[in-house]
Amino acid sequence: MAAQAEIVAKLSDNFEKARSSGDLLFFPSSLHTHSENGVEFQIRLCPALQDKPRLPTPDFGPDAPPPEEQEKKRPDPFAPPYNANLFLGEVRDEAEGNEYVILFNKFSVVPHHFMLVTKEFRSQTSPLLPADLVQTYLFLVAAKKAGRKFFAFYNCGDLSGASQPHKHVQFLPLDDDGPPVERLARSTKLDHDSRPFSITTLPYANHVRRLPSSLAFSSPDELEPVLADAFLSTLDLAIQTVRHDASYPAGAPSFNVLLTLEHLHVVPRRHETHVLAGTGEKLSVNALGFAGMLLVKSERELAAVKEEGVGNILRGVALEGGLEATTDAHRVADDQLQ
Ligand code: B4P
Repeated sequence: MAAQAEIVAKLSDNFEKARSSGDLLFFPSSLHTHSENGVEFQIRLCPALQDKPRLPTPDFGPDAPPPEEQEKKRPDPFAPPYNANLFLGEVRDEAEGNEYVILFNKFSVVPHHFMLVTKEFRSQTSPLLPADLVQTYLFLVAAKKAGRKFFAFYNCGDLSGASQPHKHVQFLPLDDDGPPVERLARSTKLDHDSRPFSITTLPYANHVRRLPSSLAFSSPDELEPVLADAFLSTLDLAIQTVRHDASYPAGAPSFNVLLTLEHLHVVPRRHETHVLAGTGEKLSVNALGFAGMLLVKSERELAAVKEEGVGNILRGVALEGGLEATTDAHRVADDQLQ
């Protein structure tokens, strides 16, 4: 059995073991749906997370010391020695030789939440490499073959909601055909499946590529060019979107990535947090927000999010997706692809 399939097969047993050992902390939550403009957003209420210690966002600014130096100053939870109960295994990309460690998320809100972590330290500000994309996709395929559904997400840069500077892609299980934004991507009619598109009903800039339906049956060698092209074309558009914003901070742009078996989404980010009008408090938004899944830590926050509207909040931490700018950017990308 391939390493990915072996890891997926033991998720259930190992999760229970890690949880009962006390090495994995599980925070119970309740799920609330909130409809806006035809989108069924999910808001997860998890009051227990209020007790979780908050890590400062790593400093990725232009004058900041390199991530490697900051890394030396505080312990890296993704560096060896690994906690035996959180460690699920290792995978290696045969084409590139890149090595990865698979770890459970220590602070789990959804059971079986796990991560693909680079074995050597790599910065969370760096874009996904073809090997990262291939290994991520292979986990989604392995889960499907085991009768389970997962999707992957990556928070890249200091405005993306990331709290750990060591490169990691995260995986969350799905009970239904979600996440909510993926449903929108799936229902978008396209003239050319191989061209980037935007989900125009969403009030923020988003760049999406549909993946070929046969991709799940491809070898790693066949996966690589398809995933790399999907990522580079959407990232290129995200960078063009950022360039249209004259006040965007200097330095490498922040963005969130979502990967399902069917689509790759890139959302450029302008702010890490949104100040809720109803509470005056900051709400941190990561890639899951752009999957249509927000996390709140109190009933007060939940009420404030519903009152303000999920779309407004997401628009507040992302960039404007004006039709003109989007269409122009996509035209440029189309030209480049031809
Ligand atoms: P990051 O990319 O750096 O940040 P994040 O997912 O936004 O989580 P954050 O740490 O900011 O926590 P938050 O309060 O927003 O990911 C780092 C990951 O490493 C996190 O998953 C973290 O828990 C994990 N981690 C940290 N130390 C670790 C260690 N020693 N060993 C192993 N793993 C470690 O959110 C709290 C939790 O809720 C996070 O797990 C987050 O992923 C999850 N969450 C957020 N929104 C959610 C939603 N809508 N639905 C379900 N879960 C959600």
